[in-house]
Amino acid sequence: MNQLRTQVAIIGAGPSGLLLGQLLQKEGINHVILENRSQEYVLGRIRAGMLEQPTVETLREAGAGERLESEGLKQTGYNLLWGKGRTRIDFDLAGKTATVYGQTEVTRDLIDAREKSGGITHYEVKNVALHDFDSENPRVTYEKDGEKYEVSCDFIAGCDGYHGVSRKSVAADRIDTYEFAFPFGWLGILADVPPVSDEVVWLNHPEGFVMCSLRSKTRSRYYIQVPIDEDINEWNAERFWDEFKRRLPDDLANKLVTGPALEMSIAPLRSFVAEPMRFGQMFLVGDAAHIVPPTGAKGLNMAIADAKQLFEGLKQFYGNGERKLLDSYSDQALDRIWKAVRFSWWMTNLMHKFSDDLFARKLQIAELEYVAESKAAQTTIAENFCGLD
Ligand code: RFL
Repeated sequence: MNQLRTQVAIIGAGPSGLLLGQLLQKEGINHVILENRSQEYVLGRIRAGMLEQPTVETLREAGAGERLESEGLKQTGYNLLWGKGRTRIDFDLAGKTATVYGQTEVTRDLIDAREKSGGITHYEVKNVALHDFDSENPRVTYEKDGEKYEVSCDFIAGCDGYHGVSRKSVAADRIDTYEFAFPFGWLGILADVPPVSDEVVWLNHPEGFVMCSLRSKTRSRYYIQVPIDEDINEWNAERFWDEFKRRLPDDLANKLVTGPALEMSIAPLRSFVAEPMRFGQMFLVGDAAHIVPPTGAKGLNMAIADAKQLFEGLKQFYGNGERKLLDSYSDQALDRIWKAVRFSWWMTNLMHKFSDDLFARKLQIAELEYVAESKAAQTTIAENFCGLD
């Protein structure tokens, strides 16, 4: 067994692990990232694309904000459409902006910054296991290229996503989980075509939700609601474009440019929270502890917020030995997370078709009409969408 020593062992090189690594690197706190996939695979993942203002600021602080600054598209509002109605939610109501910039680009920038600063990431590690995280001397074991390794450390950051090993390492009687699965998913397409709108559009269509989103001025990300058991193999780009266009109002349908799919997939919509997020010297970060439906664009932003908060706790500890911020990590993070879970759940309920029940649809329309008429309601949405302080 090869023996290694570090201060913080980070499991997972997704956005939360990479960000935490970069912030620690800048602060001179010794750490290592262990990732079970290849760097190529990590760089190829296509997911979120809407960054809240604090997320942008944190990426800048980590030294990964330069390209985001020049290529990110500032958003000052987004649009809700239903039947014949529509309203624009002006982010000025919350005094904030949001930025369109793909998660793939965020990952690339963090990896580039890491390479420049000499931070160590071990990719394609196998059989990662967490040990003794209730003691002051936790350990992580793993295998790489047929060799066995043991890293002893002060802290473990479980940044390994929903399917990772960190949360699963906790005894069942020490962790509570809360889960809600929606009976539908989003069928998404990514294509190099100019977006139908330079602002995000959410449409409550009688046959199911539609979202017009963008990654740049030449790259669009569009979604339609499909049943949860829909088979992706039944879909190709042509069928997607037909169905998408059919659900769009004329003004947007007329602007639609179609093209080959760079990616098509179905994302399930569900909410999941694990409590607490700290177990002795081990902390859960990002998707390892919580999942939200993409309605609300919170997943990536929550992961970044957790990583930043944990970093502040570690910085305080290594600065003056205090554990105050580490001790409040879980409670503070969960407070933020439940608010995001609530907003994403509410938005999902407002914008999707749940059944053929016309009563339910009438209530959705009444609520949307109310939003269109009420500055207070629009402010509530703007505040939640742009991120609560
Ligand atoms: P990630 O990104 O899942 O990264 C976890 C990393 O850990 C690695 N890993 C392990 N490494 C070592 N040992 C193990 N045993 C390991 N098990 C796993 C994984 O390979 C991976 O590299 O978690 P993180 O860092 O917390 O980041 C979270 C975000 O990625 C996530 O919240 C968002 O992408 C969610 N999400 C969306 N969020 C939004 O805000 N807006 C969106 O539009 C949006 N669309 C999406 C999404 C997530 C999707 N997924 C997960 C299916 C669309 C999709 C399809």
